[in-house]
Amino acid sequence: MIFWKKKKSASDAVTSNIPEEASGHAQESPIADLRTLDAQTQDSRTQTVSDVGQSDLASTEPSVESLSESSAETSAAKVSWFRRALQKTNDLLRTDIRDLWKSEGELVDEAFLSNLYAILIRTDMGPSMATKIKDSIHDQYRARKVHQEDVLRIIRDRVAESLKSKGGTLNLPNTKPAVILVVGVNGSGKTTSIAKIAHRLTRQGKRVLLAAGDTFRAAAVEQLRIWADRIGCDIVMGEQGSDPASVAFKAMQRAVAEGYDVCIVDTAGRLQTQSHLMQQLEKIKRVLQKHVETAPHEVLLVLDATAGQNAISQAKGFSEAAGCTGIVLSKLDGTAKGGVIIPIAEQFGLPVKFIGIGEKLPDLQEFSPDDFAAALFS
Ligand SMILES: Nc1nc2c(ncn2[C@@H]2O[C@H](COP(=O)(O)OP(=O)(O)O)[C@@H](O)[C@H]2O)c(=O)[nH]1
Ligand SMILES: [Mg+2]
Repeated sequence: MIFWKKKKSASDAVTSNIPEEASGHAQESPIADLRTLDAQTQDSRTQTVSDVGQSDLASTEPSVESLSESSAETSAAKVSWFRRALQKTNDLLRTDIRDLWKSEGELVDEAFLSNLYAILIRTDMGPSMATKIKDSIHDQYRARKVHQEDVLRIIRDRVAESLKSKGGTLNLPNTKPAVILVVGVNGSGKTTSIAKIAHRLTRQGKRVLLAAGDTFRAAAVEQLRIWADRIGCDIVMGEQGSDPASVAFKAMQRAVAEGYDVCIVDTAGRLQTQSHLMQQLEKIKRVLQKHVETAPHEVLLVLDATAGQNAISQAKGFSEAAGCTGIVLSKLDGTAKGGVIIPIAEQFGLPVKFIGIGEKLPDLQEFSPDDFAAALFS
């Protein structure tokens, strides 16, 4: 078992001042270079890891147009943050909806309503939401002319109404350590989301300990270690192939002994059909409970917004089997189907706690239904 302590190295200090353009790695994340890591020897691994650490340090420097987290706490800033998250969805909707108007006011007839319905469906908001919007417009404007702004307002209102009370913040106890277990399928964004959450909590003054519970791949452990180094929080790692429950055990032992505020446990990707992996998850939970009876306090399911509505819906069984308490919707920046958050919030019956809109540490925000709806078409 290896305990990793953050050390501020000279290279940190130097590379953190390198502008993105100069580094040539502005858009890379640790995982980009780590993908080939498993196949490499120990020597070349060390080399690759240090390269990755430096290149990605530059990539986490906030870009000029990126919002700082502190400014994103105000409602206006949150709206513009969500507008950035929904940019692709907005671009698609605005263009398509604008095309429905040949003149300033358009007659609300069957053809108009079915064209609008088709556009809404393309955002992945689901038939029930699209039908609600279509019916509202039909009821209010049937056989009359409607303006684009009125349609946008109705969409916004219906979306806000449907998402009301579907948001939620992290539900952590006052006692130490609060424990967060993070689960989901491979590549959904678990490790990156953990880094973003740890960064957020660290900036709130909390002492965070990470547990590298994805012991399947060396690259997965290294990926989290690099993030921990950058955030300045501590991490407990096991050897590759070791039992993830033993990593969880050591992490909890340390979190309790050293009075950490929060312990966040990473896990390997898994599907509900892989029964041995689902049992492994149960074992991890039991181990957490050995140290803190009420743990884990949050079991966050990370869903990839680009995966499509069907793929996401399939995670519902998984969510129930794993006893999830909240959702992190990652990669909202990568899709024009941002409406997918609506069926997710409805089907899973779980609060959406965070949304992710990029590969950098500040690219995570608490999900706020009102701000989200306001950002839609604003
Ligand atoms: N664009 C974008 N990429 C993301 C986001 N979250 C994660 N990623 C990327 O998705 C890939 C998989 O993420 P990772 O955290 O390793 O997934 P894991 O296998 O579930 O741990 C990596 O290339 C991440 O950089 C996000 O919100 N937006
Ligand atoms: Mg991972």
